[in-house]
Amino acid sequence: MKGRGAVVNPERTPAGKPAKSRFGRAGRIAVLAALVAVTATGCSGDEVLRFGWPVGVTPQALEMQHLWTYTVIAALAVGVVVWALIFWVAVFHRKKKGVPGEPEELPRQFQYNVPLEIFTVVTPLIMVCVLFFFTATTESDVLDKKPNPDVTVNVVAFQWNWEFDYPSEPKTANGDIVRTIGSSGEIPLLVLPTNRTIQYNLRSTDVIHSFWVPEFHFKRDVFPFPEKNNQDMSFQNSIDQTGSFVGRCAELCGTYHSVMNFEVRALTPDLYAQYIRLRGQINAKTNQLYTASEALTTMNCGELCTSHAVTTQPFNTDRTARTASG
Ligand SMILES: [Cu+2]
Repeated sequence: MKGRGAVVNPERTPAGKPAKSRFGRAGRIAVLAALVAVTATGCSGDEVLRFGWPVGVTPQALEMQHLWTYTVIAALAVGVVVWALIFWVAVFHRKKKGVPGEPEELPRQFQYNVPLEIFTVVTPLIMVCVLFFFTATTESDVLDKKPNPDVTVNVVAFQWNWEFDYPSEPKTANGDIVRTIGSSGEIPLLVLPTNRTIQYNLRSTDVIHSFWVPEFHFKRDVFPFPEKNNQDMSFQNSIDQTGSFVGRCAELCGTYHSVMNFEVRALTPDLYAQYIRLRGQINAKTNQLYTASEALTTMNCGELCTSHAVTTQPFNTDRTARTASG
């Protein structure tokens, strides 16, 4: 039979105190856990430096990403200093045991230390000024408008869909402007060229909507009578890459607000020119102007020329077909 005294804990000294090796092992485990956390997440250097900022497709989005990255780095630098100070105070300036019978002595007080107080007021002020400067310059770049954009689109929002007009492009065979109107059965495609300055003029025919393309990292309310409401109804950007990007209404505008979607289809300038040319012509099969989906089908350029939206889909507007949400 084993006696109690026969069990020996190798990690404990005879006095019962944890041995130094325990801290060494804890340290190794902490370093290992940190290494696993960094390597197992599969984050690339670019991803880490984005600090959660989503990937955009415009130079304006990239500029906002840079502002975000540098702001987080600056905040982390300040955080490291603050954490170090907290750690230093907590470890090296703990309350000391007083001598029994004598009144407790307060630690050294700093409330009338003028240089320290100036430092604690001026430093945050400088930080706020620097943040304000970079935020204001980024904002002014993002909202900057060139006098002669390459393409202009009039975006008309209505309950509950979108209309996209191309006033800067040649007129159609019918003498009208190229126009795409969404319906409950078809998500409207806003076809645009890459690497061109595009101006968006926003206008609503009823309530306030909001034009939002998440990948643009840009959202602007769409007002009825923007002039009377003293609203800046236009903005510009350019798109860096081809692709399909979902667009949404981001202002609660009524019953079918949630399905008031569209899709930006960014094509190369050559394909875009071909698209606009087709949209101006009469389709021999229908004896009508080419619709957006007919033009894209005719162009047949692969995935980019898919005739319908690929990022979102139409919604059944029949109220009786709907079920209560759970
Ligand atoms: Cu809306």
